[in-house]
This record gives sequence, C-alpha cells and structure tokens, in this order.
Amino acid sequence: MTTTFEQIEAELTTLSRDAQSIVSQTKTLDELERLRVFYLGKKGQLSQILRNMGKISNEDRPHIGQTANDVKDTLESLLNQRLEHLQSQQIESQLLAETLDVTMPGVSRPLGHIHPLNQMIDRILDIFVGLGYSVASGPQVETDYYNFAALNIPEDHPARDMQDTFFFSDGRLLRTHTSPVQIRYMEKHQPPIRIVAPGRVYRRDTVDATHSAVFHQVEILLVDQGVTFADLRGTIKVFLSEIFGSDLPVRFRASYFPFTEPSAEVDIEWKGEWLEVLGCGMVDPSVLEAVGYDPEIYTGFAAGFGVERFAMVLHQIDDIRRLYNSDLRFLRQF
Ligand code: 2NM
Repeated sequence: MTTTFEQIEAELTTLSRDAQSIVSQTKTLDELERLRVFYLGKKGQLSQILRNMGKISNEDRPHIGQTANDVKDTLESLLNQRLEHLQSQQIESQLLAETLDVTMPGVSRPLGHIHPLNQMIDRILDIFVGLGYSVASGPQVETDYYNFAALNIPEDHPARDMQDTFFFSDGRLLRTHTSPVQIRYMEKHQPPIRIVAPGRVYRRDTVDATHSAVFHQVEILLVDQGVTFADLRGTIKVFLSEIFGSDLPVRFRASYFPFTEPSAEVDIEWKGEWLEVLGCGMVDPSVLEAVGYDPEIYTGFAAGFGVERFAMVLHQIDDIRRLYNSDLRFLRQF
C-alpha cells in the first residue's frame, strides 16, 4: 500500500483533533507528561507519521513539512496550556489543604520552673550578694575536724552523737551544717571576708511535718577588724526586712552555740506571734584561731538558718515533706 500526501495530511489532522480532547481531559501532571511523550517523543505519534515522509514526492514534501510543524506547535501549546492549568490547580488545592484555622485551641507546652526551695535560696543569695558577700560552697561529706573540732564543738557535745549525725564507717560524716564551708574558706583567705554559704545538710532526725533528715541551710560569715554585734544586728535586720517585709519587728534573744560568743536567736513578729527564724553570734575566738586568724586583730559575726523553714513560713506550707515529694499539683503554685 502506498502512502500519499493526502493520507499523511489526514493523519496529521486527526492526530491534532484527537489530541485536543484527550489532553483537555488529563487530570494529573504525570498523565500529561505521558501524553507529551506519546505525541511528541522520539517514537511518538508525530514521528511515526513523519516516518513516511520519504515516500512523498519532492514537490509535496514542503507542504507536509509545514503542516507537521503546525501540528507540532498546536500540540505543544495544547500541552503547555494544560500543564499551566494543572499546576495552578495543584497549588490551589495545596493552599486549601494547608489552611490554618486560627480559631483552633492552642497546644500548650508545659514549661518547667525553679523549685520553690531554690527560689528561696536565690532570693537569699541575691540579698547578701547585694551586700557585697561572695557565694561559697564545699563538700557534703566532711571530716570530724571541719564539721566539729574546728568549730569548737567539744568531744562530748550531743551533736557528735551517733544519734544525731550520719557517720561513714571510715569516720567521715555527712555535714550537719554548712559551717565547714566557712572554715575551709577562712583557711584559704585572709580577712576581710564576707561569704554566704548555701547548701544541703544532714541530720538523723525522725521525719515529720517539720523535720527532714536532709534539708538546706544558708550561713553567712563576715570577718574584719572592728566588727561588732551592732554590725551583726544591722545586717540581720536588713536581711529579714528584705525577706519578710520592711519595718518587721525583730527580737534578739541571748542563746548559746559552741562556735559563737555571744550568741543569739532571732525572732520576728509574724501573724501576731514571735517566731524563731535564725541563730547568730560573734565568731568565737577559738574558731578564728583554728583557721590561723589572730582574734586580737579580727572579729567577725556569723548567722545560720534553714531554707525550708523560711519557705514554709512565707508560703504557709504545713508539711516540710511537700517540698520533696515532687507533686506537680503542689509545685505549680510557686
Ligand atoms: C549558726 C548560728 C551561729 C556559724 C558560725 C560559723 C563559723 F564557721 F564561722 F564559725 N558559721 N556559721 C553560725 C553561728 C551558725 O547557725 C544557726
């Protein structure tokens, strides 16, 4: 069978017409790409038809060529138009799917915060740092010397009893106060010194609403020439006013500690009653001597208090154990 000029022309026209409707019905970009290959690819429909060009007479060939080019242009613009259409349709539906509903309730991300005990410690440290004190720390496992002997605590003092202190089998112990931090600091520094020592301390107490075997203390120590009890009194009054409120009634009662002379316990007037909040005193000369300070030249004052006690008074916490139970319903209040 011979191929004629009319046959090729007809095939090209049919191809062009069929393509119009088929391309316009494509739904996806993949489908469209397959059609592009089907019509215009190397082995596509157009190439197939033009394979028979060789059988066409020389005089008809330019005409067929012209028609073929027209059909090719038509197909290309058809495919490109559809391509643009499908692409914008895809963007449209993507935008629709990604629409944010700003009226939806938010997803809350729980944020941690500082434990009330540490908030209390931070407040206390801020006050003393503001008064020119440096923050000092030291080991929680201590020797008899730093926890007792250097602090003028005698061999037969009840604090040294197995009943009151946690001892290790090698004679070391868990510090019962942060005073050993002050001894260590004095050994390494010459007066004038001003330090505040916060930290964890341990006592063999029976645990109840007001006692814990592990609790936190802050102690302050100031040593210089000419330091008097009046300096101690003024410092304590400023500190307690900062914590509990200005013009707070404060009372100093004579007391006894092995490491201070004279010693006092301090009460504040709180909800109509006197409430004991700290112990303090002038550092005993024997303590200054133990660290190599000359008590004829230097005097100093010290004070110590429990952080849990402060937090419980300020926040009206009825049971010390609430501060250690990690119950978020409790902790979230602070
Ligand atoms: C208190 C009461 C009174 C105190 C003494 C010292 C040191 F190391 F300087 F001797 N540090 N802390 C002291 C004095 C602690 O707590 C109720």
